[in-house]
Amino acid sequence: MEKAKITEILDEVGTLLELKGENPFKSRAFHNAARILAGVTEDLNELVKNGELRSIKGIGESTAKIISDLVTTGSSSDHESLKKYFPAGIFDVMKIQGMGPKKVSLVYKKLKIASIDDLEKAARAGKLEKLEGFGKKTEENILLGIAQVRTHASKFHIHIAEKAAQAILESLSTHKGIIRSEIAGSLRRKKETIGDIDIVVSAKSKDAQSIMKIFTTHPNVERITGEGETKSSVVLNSGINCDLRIVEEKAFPFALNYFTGSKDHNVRIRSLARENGWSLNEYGFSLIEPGKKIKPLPKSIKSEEDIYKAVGLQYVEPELREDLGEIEASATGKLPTLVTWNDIRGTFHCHTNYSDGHNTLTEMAAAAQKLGWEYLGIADHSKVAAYANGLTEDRVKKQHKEIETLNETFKGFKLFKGTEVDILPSGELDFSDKVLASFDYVVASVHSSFKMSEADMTKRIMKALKNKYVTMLGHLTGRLLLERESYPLNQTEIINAASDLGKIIEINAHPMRLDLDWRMVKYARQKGVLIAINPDSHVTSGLTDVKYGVGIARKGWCEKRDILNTKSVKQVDLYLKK
Ligand code: DGT
Ligand code: CA
Ligand code: CA
Ligand code: ZN
Repeated sequence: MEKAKITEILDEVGTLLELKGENPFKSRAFHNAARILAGVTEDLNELVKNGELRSIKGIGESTAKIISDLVTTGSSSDHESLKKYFPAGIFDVMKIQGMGPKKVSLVYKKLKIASIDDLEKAARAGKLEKLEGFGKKTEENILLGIAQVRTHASKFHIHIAEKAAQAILESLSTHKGIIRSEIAGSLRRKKETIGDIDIVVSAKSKDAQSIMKIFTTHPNVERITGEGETKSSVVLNSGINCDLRIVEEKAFPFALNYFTGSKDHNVRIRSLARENGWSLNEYGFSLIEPGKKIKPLPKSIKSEEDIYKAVGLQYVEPELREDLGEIEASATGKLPTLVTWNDIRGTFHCHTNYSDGHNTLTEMAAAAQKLGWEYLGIADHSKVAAYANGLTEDRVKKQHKEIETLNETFKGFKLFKGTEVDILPSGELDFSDKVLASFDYVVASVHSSFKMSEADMTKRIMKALKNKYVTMLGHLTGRLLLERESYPLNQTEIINAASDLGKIIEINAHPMRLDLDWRMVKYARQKGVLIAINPDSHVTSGLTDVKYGVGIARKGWCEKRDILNTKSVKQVDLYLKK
């Protein structure tokens, strides 16, 4: 069974326990285990076989049992018996804002509501307001929540969220009363997809109202879902929700830290504060029991750095805040120095109008130079990719001539001759070794026959990886975020092989892909695999997508030296020749 499916079931078990009204500790243990498992990169079958599941921190006895049942038999009796209590539609009902486990289980028990349609009918008929804990207002909010879930899938691609957030920030910045403003939440943590946008602003309280006004009357606002002095929420015309919080300047670092999350990271920071006898929330530190202080409260906190320092930690970059080892690394001074956009000196895997790109070689090169880059790698499609106007051997030759001519005209800039060669279903490549040898580098990618078994797909890619002309693997899993899952694939095995063979794996930085997933990037890095950040751009404006790839590299704990793109043109040249 796929790991993604197993984490889904663990989450489902956690939710079912909540619905049943079991001890919250118990349900949380399953949600935690799901998150931890998602970050586990070792082969699950191996872990189960060797009885090593329990050695993973956060995997307890009951979660380990479910995982090993799922891995070995494909189903879990614990999960199955829990499912008997509630119909499957109940999970949809849980997606409605305001419908927490208590309310969901109440409407099911009293009104047999087990789908969004049932819930809507009951709300429209005024049946909900009569239930304990509900009221007219709750009922209205539930109807709004239903409309929201219907019109918009609940997650968004990062470039959509980023653009929407920037537009709001820009308008806010016209207000002179704003002291500091920052994007928080998953967008600041550079998650691969974003639920909603969180913005935190500091200002004097006399300015709060007029700042809120700019926000709620912004031309991109479609609907206001909540309006208050310190917090408002809106739905933007791109479909994404946006929350704005306004706090006083002295609370800003705390609010920014709290609303950046992740929730799990916050929980850890709070418990460190508690060890000092302090409680921590979005407004500041305070003494848990005044009079019985363990450690005096820190005097002046001006930044997030100060907060981390106060609880004995080195500053943790937002991308790392997922409670996946960053607290431990920070406590022992072992956090990596993350790669930044400024370290990037060029990129690989770009398309031109030779295949399915819009721009010419000249235009792509000019766009790269404008970004201050020293080089650009062109990797158009290979001949089997008819849908993408893939290059035949003759056209490859023609492109190489043009690149050579162009390279003579450049100063301090170079185009590299690459190809994105298709990995055929057999694992053979779409060009002969002789043709492959004529390129500076070779990106090998799967673009067809996705419906293979995990074993076959892994074998297919493994075979391609072993070809001595292959420099790197392109978009390893083939996923399209919010659209298409990865094809079945043993990523760990491939990363291990890339490590042994000294091959590069790309982070495809296209916001629809972000493939490798950051959790696997972390594993690849541990294995010493060099990473290339590639925009897979088909147009000059696509080159800056590399920044999303940098976000993913940072989420995967990568330093400058882990990334091919941070090398100088000379170093890249040398690297590719060997
Ligand atoms: P998203 O919007 O689903 O992509 O993910 P986030 O992380 O932006 O989540 P969101 O918008 O619900 O909340 C923003 C942050 O606020 C979250 O990362 C941590 C913090 N936060 C929200 N609710 C809670 C909570 O119940 N407990 C704690 N400790 N933190 C919370
Ligand atoms: Ca959010
Ligand atoms: Ca939010
Ligand atoms: Zn491709």
